[in-house]
Formats: sequence, structure tokens, C-alpha cells
Amino acid sequence: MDHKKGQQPHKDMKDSQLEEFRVSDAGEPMTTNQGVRISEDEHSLKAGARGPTLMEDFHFREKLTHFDHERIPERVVHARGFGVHGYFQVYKPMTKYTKAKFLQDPSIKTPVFVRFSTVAGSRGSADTVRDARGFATKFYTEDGNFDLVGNNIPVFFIQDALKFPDLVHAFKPEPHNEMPQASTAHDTHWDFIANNTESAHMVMWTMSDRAIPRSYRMMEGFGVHTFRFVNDKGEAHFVKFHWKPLLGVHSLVWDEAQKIAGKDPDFHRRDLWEAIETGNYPEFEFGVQMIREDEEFNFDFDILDPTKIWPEELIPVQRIGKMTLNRNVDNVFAETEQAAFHVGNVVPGIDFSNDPLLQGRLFSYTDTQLIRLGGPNFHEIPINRPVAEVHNNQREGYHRMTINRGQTSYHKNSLGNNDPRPVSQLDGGYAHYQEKVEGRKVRARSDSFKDHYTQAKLFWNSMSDVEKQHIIKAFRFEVGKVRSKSVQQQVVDMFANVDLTLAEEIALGVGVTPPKAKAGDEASGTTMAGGAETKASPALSQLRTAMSPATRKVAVLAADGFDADEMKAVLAAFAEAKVVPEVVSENLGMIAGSDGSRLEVMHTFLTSDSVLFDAVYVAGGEKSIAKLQGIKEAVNFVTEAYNHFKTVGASAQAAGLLSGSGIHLADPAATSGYLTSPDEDTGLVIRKETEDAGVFARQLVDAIAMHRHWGREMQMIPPAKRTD
Ligand code: HDE
Repeated sequence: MDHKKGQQPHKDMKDSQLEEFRVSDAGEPMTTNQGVRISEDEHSLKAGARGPTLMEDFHFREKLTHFDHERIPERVVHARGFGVHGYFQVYKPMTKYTKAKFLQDPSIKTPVFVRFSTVAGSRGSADTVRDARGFATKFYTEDGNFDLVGNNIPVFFIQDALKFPDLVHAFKPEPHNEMPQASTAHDTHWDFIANNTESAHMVMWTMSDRAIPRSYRMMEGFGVHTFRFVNDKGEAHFVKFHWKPLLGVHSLVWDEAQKIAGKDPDFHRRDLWEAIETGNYPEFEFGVQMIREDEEFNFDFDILDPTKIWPEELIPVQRIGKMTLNRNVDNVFAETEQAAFHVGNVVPGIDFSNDPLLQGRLFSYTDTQLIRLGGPNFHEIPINRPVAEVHNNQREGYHRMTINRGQTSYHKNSLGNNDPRPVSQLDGGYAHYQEKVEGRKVRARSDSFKDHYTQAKLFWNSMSDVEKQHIIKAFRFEVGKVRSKSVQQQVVDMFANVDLTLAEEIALGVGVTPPKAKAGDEASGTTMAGGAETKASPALSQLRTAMSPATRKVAVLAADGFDADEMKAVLAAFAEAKVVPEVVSENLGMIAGSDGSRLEVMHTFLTSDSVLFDAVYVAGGEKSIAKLQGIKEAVNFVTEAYNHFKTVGASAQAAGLLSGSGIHLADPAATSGYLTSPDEDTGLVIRKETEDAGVFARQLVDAIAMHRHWGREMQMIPPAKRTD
């Protein structure tokens, strides 16, 4: 099972290790857990058909007992998550910086298991809530397991792990009524924020579109803390870890996110599952930012402070490898639920820094597994086993699987040849980086951690206008749900230190007094002197991200009589661009095109919804369009896609249907709905009567690649309020 000495791990190694534990019941007789075959599984053993159940019914007792114990405690945070397998390959040897073996040889595929998660909600909560996302990766390396337990936001709310329970108590449902579920839009969360101003920077991220990702496949990952790379000479670099999705960073819009939470609470896990099942493997590049040990104090922020980023423009991210996620789990409980990540699982070549948040996490992750997984042997659960061999003197405890042979289980010994024995660094023994540390025992925080606003401001300054609008609206939503006027006022006053306009906008939205303080005032904490990070970091805006039509889901609205030639051209262009079309119509079954060709309907207007798609294509064909125009849900489907700034493709024949959806094609006389024309709106792709279907199809694909058409958001003011 474990890989043999000298054998290098490869991507299938974890898979073959898991194979030993996989069970298929196909064609097998049913048995008890003792292997006794069962002849009857519907009726408990009774004294007479109407009599009491008998204690001796061992099958009944076993089945019920097992059922009664089928839950383990959910994770106290990150309870809702979804895990997948894959592999990692480094692009070039990183020998100069680290001796970690999985970062040396580009031909080696290191198996990985990744669990994505939300933070605040319970295990059954919805996927699309506003929240940070966990991005935890277990690398099964030749040197043992390395866990990178990160988030999709590069900073954290607090600077010292001692405050973590307070933070979590504040954002979880309030204790007296257990509301709200999976949401920070309530009093205790914002009370915590306003009274713990180190959270300002992370709150800017959670109020931004980053906290409502379109897909787990389209978000960045960050190790957050500063770690160390150590090479074979013992030289160290400070390092921050990044994951960069090849599909770019894309988000939902807030109205859509809330509706999806009801229409499909499993939206993100379904998206990931389907992408992998259809061979659209998510890919993430592994990035590192590095700082030499002697550069530690060269910056206007403390590199140990987890509420600070290292601006990419100051310290570039080098992309050093790629992770491909290519296999779904066989069983969610056995793999995802029992996966035990630990930020302290490092391998030779990777070490810690003194970030006080990281230091605290080193305690918490093992401790939490003891209660969740019921004892100290959770490393033996198949998903947690390293592919490297395990030898030590640890024995016994709940659920011990290994049958260790031999008389001795202590070190040092003479009876057992002193095995297993520690080995030197040359033989791969882990040696901690010899950092010089001295100081008094104090409960204190370094003064260099006291700037709470400069980088929050940097984030705000780096946003495009549309991203700023989203942040303002998110604040108004969240703080608007707070009942305490005092807390609302405190939040407004706090964020005046980030940006006065932002704070004024929040104040207006939630009905409290506009702030007096100016951004930059030292109302709380000191503001550090100028420098690049007080300006803007273009890398922080999502508008600069990679655009691709690949794997975008498009609803094809069609009915009998659709234009078969156009449909053929569009589906061919979609296939070429890896766009995923799904036909939506009134009823399931087959629909017939203008030439008699048949198309399978995948969803009806009842079983599906506009918010579950990235774009809508209304197929040409007068008969098909006329049919759809008479279905209220079909018209609403298009309206909603349009209102969520998605691409809408249709032939000019569909003008009537579009107009019912509030989209008036170049009709300056329109008196209601939103005035727009294909020329003004990059996301409205209209096929004119004479236009070649292939040209139309390619334009449609290009528009889908843009993801959203924000120009429309700026235009979306009802005509009555338009000043132009
Ligand atoms: Fe965690 N965190 N955390 N955390 N965290 C857990 O471990 C904790 C922090 C993160 O998919 C718990 O197994 C403390 C930062 C992820 O299984 C627990 C502190 C970051 C996951 C815990 C932090 C994270 C967890 C709960 C403050 C981003 C899910 C269940 C010092 C870098 C892993 C568990 C998975 C899970 C403690 C802060 C990421 C209780 C004490 C910062 C992705 O151990």
C-alpha cells in the first residue's frame, strides 16, 4: 500500500492507495457488519405480525445503532465544503529557494486533494452566500503531506489567533435565536468589526465581488500567512503562496447569488462536479512571492501581519507550477468530510514565520480533529494517509488501524535495534529553520501591526467604478440589516477612515449621520507614511482578469420550429469554444427544428432558472419564438439574464419577445423598460435578417467570454430617472 523506498510518488499513487479501501456492492448479497448474509431487510423480528419487536433481532439492532451514530461534528468553521482530487506539477526546479522535493522535478505529478468551502454556514447551508471561501490543498508528497490551508481572500480579519473564537462567535448565527444562517448581515458581526478595526481590510474584500464567486474554478487562492522556503544550504526566503485560476476570477451578482441560494443551494459543488465529470478539469497556477531574509523590514507594512498583502506590483508573483483537478470523490463522507487539513503539515524546505495568527493555527487544527474524527489516529483514515511511509513509536488510541509488529515502542531502545530512528537532514530529516529569537514574555502586539486602514484604502483605490458600486451596495445590504443604530453609526465612522465617499454612501443607505472624520485621519490606529501601497494595486481588480468562454453555461431557449441552420452554427461555435449549452423549453422530451432535426430538452422553465446560467441564446425561427413569447417564464428568463448583465443572443425576429423582457432594440421612442441597442451594449448580440449564422455565432461566443456587460449596469436606470 505505502510506496516502496526509493520509488517516486506519481499522480496515481494516492488513487491506488485508496483502491484498497474502495468497496463495490454491485451484484453482492447483503450481509451484517459481521459478514452474515441477510435474508430479509424490510420487517423487524416480531412476536406475531402485530406483536412487539424482539431484542434478539441482531440485524435490526445493528442497522439502527449504526444509523444513530452516522453524524460526526461538523467543522466549527468551513463546515460546508466540497473536495476533489488532482495532481500538481512544478514548472522548473525551485532548488535555489527550497529543498521541498515536490518543487524540484517538472516530470513528477504530486497527487493532491483540494477542499473548497464557505466559512460561516452550517454543513447544509447554501453555496452562494456572501463569505470568504476556503481553499485547502493537501499535497501527498514523497516527503510527507504538505497542507496549504488557505482562503480566496489574501488577508484575514484579525492579527492574533487568541481573538479567533470571538470573531467566529460574532459572525455565526446569534446565540439567542440562532439567526441568521450563513450570513454576516447581523448586529453581532458588525459590532465586532466596528470594535476591532484591524478587520477593515478583510471587510473590504468580503463586501466586494470576491465574496460571491461564480465558481470554485474561478477564484484565486492565498496561503495568507508568510511562510519560509528553506534550501539545502539552510538559507531562507519569506514566501507567500497563491493559486491563480486559468479561467480568470469571476463573480456572481448579489441578486443572483441570493436567488441561486434557493434555486440550487448546491450550485458551486454541482458546477465543480459537472466540470470534472465532463473533462473540463479546473486548473490553477501555483504562485509565490518571495522576500529575502535581509529585506524583512524594507516595507511600509509588517510582513508578519496577516491583515496585509504584499502588493503584486511591489513583489511580483512568480508562477512556478500548475494544479489540475481531475477526479471527483467516490464518497463524500469518507473523503471530503473526513479530510483533516492542518496548516502545521509541512515538509522539509517549507517552514513557518512568526505571524501570530499562523502560530495559533498550528495548535488548533490537530485539536479540532480530535473531537471531529474521534481520537488521535485520524492520519490513518484513507484520505489523510501520506503516500510516504509512516514509522514511529505512536501506538493505540481509538480506531487504530495499523498492526505494528515488534516488542518495542519507545526511543531509544536496544531491543529493537533502536528503530525507527531519526535521520539527518541529508537523509530527509526535517530541521526547523534556526531563526534567532529573543524577547520578554509579553501579551502585546507589535506597533508595526497598528496600521488598520492603509491597505483597506489601497483595495478601494484599486477598484473600478462598477466594483466600487458593488461594495457600496454590499455594505448597505449588510449594515442595513443591523438593528442597532449605534452599531450602524460605528461602522460608518470606522469606514470613513478608508474612504469618505464610501462612508457617506453607507450612511445614506442605512439612514445614519454622515461621518465627520476624513479618510486618513488617525481615528483609530496609526496610518503609515506614504509609499506604493497607499495608491492602487491594479492586480486587485477583477476587471483585469482572464476572459474565456470555456465552460460557460448557456441556456438555449427553443421550441418546435427553431431555425435549424442557425442552431447548428451556434452549437458548433459553442463546441469549439467549450461553451456548455443546455436546452430549456416548456416540457422535457424532444423538440423539432425547421428541417425536422430533433433536439433534446434538458430543463423546463419550472426545473431551471435564468440565474443558473451564464448567458441566454433565444433560438431563431418564427414558430419557436412565437411559442416562447407566450410563456411568461420564458420572457422572465430573458429579463433576468439581461438584468444580471449577461450576454443575450437572439435573432432580430425575437424583437417582440425581447421587448416583453424590457429590451427595446434601438427604439428611441420607447417609453418604458430600458432603452438599449446592440451598438451600445456589448452583451446584446442580435442576428440581423441577412447576417450569416456563423458570424452571429462567433460574436455570441466573444460576448459570452466577457462574462458580464457592466456598461449595462451603469445604464440601468429606469427611463423616468434618466437625465439624457
Ligand atoms: Fe482555519 N480553521 N482557523 N483559517 N481554516 C479550520 O479546522 C483556525 C484561518 C481554513 O477544508 C478548523 O478542520 C484558527 C485563516 C480553511 O477542512 C479550525 C484560526 C485561514 C479551513 C480552524 C484560523 C483559514 C479551516 C475548523 C485563527 C486562511 C477548512 C475545522 C488563527 C489562511 C479546511 C478544521 C477544510 C478550518 C482554526 C484562521 C483557512 C477550528 C484558530 C487565516 C480553508 O481548526
